[in-house]
Amino acid sequence: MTETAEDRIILHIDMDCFYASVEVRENQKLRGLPVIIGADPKGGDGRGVVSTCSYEARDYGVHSAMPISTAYRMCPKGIFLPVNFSLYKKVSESVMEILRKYSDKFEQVSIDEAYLDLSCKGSFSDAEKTAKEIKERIFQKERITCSAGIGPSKVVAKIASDFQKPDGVTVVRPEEVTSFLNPMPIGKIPGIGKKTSKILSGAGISTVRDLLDYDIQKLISLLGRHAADLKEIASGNDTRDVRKRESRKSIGKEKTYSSDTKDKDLILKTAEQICSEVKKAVSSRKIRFRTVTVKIRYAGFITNTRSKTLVRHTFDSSVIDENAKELISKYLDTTKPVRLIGVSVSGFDSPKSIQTTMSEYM
Ligand code: TTP
Ligand code: MG
Repeated sequence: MTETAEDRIILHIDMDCFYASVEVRENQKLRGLPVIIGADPKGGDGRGVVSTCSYEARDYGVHSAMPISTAYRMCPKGIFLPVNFSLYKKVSESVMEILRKYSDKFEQVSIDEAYLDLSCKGSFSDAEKTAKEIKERIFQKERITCSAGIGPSKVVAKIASDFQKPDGVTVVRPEEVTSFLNPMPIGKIPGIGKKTSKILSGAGISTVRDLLDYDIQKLISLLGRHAADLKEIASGNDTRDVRKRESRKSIGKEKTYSSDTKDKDLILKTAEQICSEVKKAVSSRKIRFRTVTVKIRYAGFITNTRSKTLVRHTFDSSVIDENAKELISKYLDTTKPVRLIGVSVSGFDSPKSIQTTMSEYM
């Protein structure tokens, strides 16, 4: 019998409050306390953002990407620590080393998560045993916990790993996918961020079931052409394979004008739109970058690229906007009609990510 997408058994592993867990492991006195990790925390007085925090701090409403000052207001008793990225990277590499041994089909997605194709185990119960063994080995070696999700596709495995955090194992067999996903709030579906959630809740859609029951034509008018893909993902139908990622290079996006333009305001506006998409891609991969590059192609395919390398690596995607606009304003030759604008970031220092350039005509 040939293997079909339904026959697959996919495991997703995601470390629990990763940076905070490593810090607590390093200093046991922090166990049970609200620990908040972020750049330049200055005891809560810093200007950075929260990278992550312990579950105790989450009870106060603190979360990733929140300004440190807000976190301090919510949780003044929090222990604010700076980011020790090289330590977390070392722990991440050691965890990935363990995972990699369990299947040829291994894909690291970010510093603390990876997929493994465990179809070779033959059954969901054997895959569950493997997941428990992996968790045990990670804990023995690194003294931190993770959560595991097992499902017939990547999206189901990913949602499952988040389902019983921390230290959980959730198995969703093919026949359980519908009952598992249907009651989920739509925000649990990868790809549905705050903006989409807001649009959907405005239309009375709050759970996966609401989304699947909603008329597809109406959904397209709400969300555009991605609506059909979103419905597929929300049903757990995800044929993406677990694959090795190439070593990281850049993440970028370009737009080609339907007719060439010299309008600087329009060009800066396009850059702003492109930046917001690059920002999304960078945030979802949880990677730090150091270089922002803009590409300006004039009529006749003459292409100029200009880059700015920051003093240090950053997660802060707002610097993409600032630097891209600055580079364009500085180097744009307004005497020549522009055909294409592109923005990318590179110089990553977190684990592997793919080179992605999404081109779109407008
Ligand atoms: P996540 O897996 O999203 O979060 P987490 O591991 O801290 O917590 P959870 O138990 O919910 O999985 O991200 C992994 C690490 O990536 C996180 O510990 C810190 C870093 N990170 C940032 O620096 N900034 C961010 O905005 C996010 C989301 C993560
Ligand atoms: Mg995590």
